[in-house]
Amino acid sequence: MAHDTLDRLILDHIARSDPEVASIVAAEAERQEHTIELIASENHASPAVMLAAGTCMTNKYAEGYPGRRYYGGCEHHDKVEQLARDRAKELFGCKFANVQPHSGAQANTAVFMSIMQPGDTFLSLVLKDGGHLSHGMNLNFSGIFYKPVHYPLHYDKDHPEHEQIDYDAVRQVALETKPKAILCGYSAYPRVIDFARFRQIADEVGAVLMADIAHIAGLVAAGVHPSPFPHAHVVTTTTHKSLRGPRGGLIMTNEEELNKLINRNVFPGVQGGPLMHIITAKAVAFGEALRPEFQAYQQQVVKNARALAAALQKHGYRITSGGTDNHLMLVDLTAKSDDLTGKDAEKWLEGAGIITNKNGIPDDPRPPMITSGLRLGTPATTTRGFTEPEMERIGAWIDRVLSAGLKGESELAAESDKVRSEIRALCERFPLPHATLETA
Ligand code: DSN
Repeated sequence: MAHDTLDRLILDHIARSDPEVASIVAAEAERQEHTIELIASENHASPAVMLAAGTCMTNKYAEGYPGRRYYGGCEHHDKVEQLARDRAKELFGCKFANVQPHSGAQANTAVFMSIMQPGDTFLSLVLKDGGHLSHGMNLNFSGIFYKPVHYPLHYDKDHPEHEQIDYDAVRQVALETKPKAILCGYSAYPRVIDFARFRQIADEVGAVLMADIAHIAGLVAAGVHPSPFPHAHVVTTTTHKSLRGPRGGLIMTNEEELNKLINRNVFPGVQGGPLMHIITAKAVAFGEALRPEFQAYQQQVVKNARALAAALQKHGYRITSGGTDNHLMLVDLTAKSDDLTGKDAEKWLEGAGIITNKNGIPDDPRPPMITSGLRLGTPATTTRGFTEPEMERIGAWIDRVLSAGLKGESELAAESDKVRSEIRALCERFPLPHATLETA
């Protein structure tokens, strides 16, 4: 077994029992290894996180909470859940943590049930401006059972904060609508969030302040973005984005009574048995995030985002709001060509080995399945060790592919072939963590 990689070992083992599934996973491993991952909400979890999620901890029902379970045999599950909670509290500097939500949307559901009654009004940023579907989209629980009112961004090219949160407008809408809750924290917002300002507004109208930091959790944990504590009454996040843990959710608060309600609304409110293997992997991820290397990683994530934004600006693309303070940026493709859509750009780039997602830009005239923009983020590429020079190269590759695509199909095919092989060579110099770990 010596010198085999961990990836190979696991896949060989799965193949002995199920070659069909093993070959699908092997193809995905190959795709991740040889493409550049720029989806802002994705990352490459460490081998320890991935392996923890694959342990025998999956075999147990542990409905309830540590010390108060509905099943026997939970001794070790109690310990790991308590450890995950304690590490989350230390990481984010808060008093209470619930590590059971299966996802960010389920964390948000449990919090909505804890801070509002059905039919209550809340404020949030609309999905098309960078919000999240669980912040009031009409087809989501949040828009079906509650009454969302959305606050606007600044839309004024001459304003220094064009396309950024308009805090005066947030206050105005809050005064007019007297919401039960105000949500901040977004899926496609490249600037720093002023949590203290949001709290002032929430206090003025007697609303609960809820911060959904799913995208920036890793930055917050590392002190690279200001913390929502002590300002927010309640904070939700996913654990798999910039935080680089397993796929899941997390809820935190400093308020004892609110914490009791949240615990009840996670279980039995919206969930049954917790995913104990994932909670085990969350404990590992939070432990990793408490180490000094994690801070250096997050600092590089932000530097890389700035470098990529600058490279794209140099090639004639517009970055909405004029730049980025965090791990992501929104690229306005129409600055390059009115004919360029997010849908085409995503498809063309994927063909060349650059994985992105189309995204609406503020005030986008195109529908969500077409869009005028791309959302790009740097957590995953930074995990594989890319720094500013690689970001310059990625900016140039993006421009080569999109410029060729605008010329025509044969130009696109030829350029994509060249770019794909250059990317493959670069990726081989920066292997992913799980693909390099050797078994002893
Ligand atoms: N779908 C996630 C994202 O890509 O931002 C948010 O949940």
